[in-house]
Amino acid sequence: MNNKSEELFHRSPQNPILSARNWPYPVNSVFNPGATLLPDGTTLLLCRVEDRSGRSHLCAARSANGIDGWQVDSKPTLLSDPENYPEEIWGIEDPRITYAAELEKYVVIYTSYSLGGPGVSLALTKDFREFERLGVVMLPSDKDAALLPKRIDGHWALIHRPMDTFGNHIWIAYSPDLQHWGRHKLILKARRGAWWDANKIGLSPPLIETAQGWLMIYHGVRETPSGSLYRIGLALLERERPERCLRRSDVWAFGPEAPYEREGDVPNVVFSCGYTLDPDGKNINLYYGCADSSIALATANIQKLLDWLERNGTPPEECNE
Ligand code: M1P
Repeated sequence: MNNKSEELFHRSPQNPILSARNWPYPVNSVFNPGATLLPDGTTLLLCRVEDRSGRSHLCAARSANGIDGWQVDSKPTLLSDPENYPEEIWGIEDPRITYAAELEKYVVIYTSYSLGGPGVSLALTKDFREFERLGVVMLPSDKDAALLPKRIDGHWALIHRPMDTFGNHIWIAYSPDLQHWGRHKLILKARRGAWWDANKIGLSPPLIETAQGWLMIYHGVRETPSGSLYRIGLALLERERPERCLRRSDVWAFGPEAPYEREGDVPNVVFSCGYTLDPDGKNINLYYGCADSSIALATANIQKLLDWLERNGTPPEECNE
């Protein structure tokens, strides 16, 4: 068994690649960005920015190589709009971006922080300058959601993480139109007891399509007397029936080790909402928030992730024990 994160994910020597120091206006912290490649190859990060009131908004940063030379929008790209969308009263957070070829639009799923707690909201954009909001798609308390890039059996599919006293598990829902959601199914349970992913798990970035199935990067939260430890593990979901888990990692694949992941506003957190793929689709560039304070990059080979999951994973019948 191997739990050395360095062997799977390689941190950029330039980490952290973005922090509050790079922002053109005063902010407290920048973290948990959604990510996508624009048609000209530019990497776009839609960053969660926490202002000095404690509320968050989203701001785009663009780079030709995805590592440095970031051009950050001079003002917030997507601000909460509580007058028209009261569910956004305490800000918007943690965007996940999916390009839906059928719509020729990017679908941004984000947490809207409402009086009733965090819920899941959806907005569409073609250019990350103008956004069309569809409002709340999953009621509070729910978060950590992302859309699959294409319909499964005629329906859009949304992975999300409702929260309740029985635990924080990962679910899937289906919709004919991105607005009406049903056919809810629990797909991955938080384990219990001493496990690295006990009691609370959540989807990290959107799913990655592979020949073997949908590769899911998810986070597990271990509660300790000194606070929470946010680590990342892997699972594999069936291609045509993503509600069916094929394999789930028994150990975490990536965890807070570097000083910028260990220290910050919320220590010991690595939290990913987005990635890009290299042109040949073999390597993933995983963007992640560090200690709720900055943004870093780690790269990995997708086949190596799948091989590692095969060696370090639990088979389907035990996935949800
Ligand atoms: O502080 C760590 C993370 O906590 C929350 O994640 P989750 O609800 O999945 O535990 C989020 O607020 C996230 O933004 C934050 O990084």
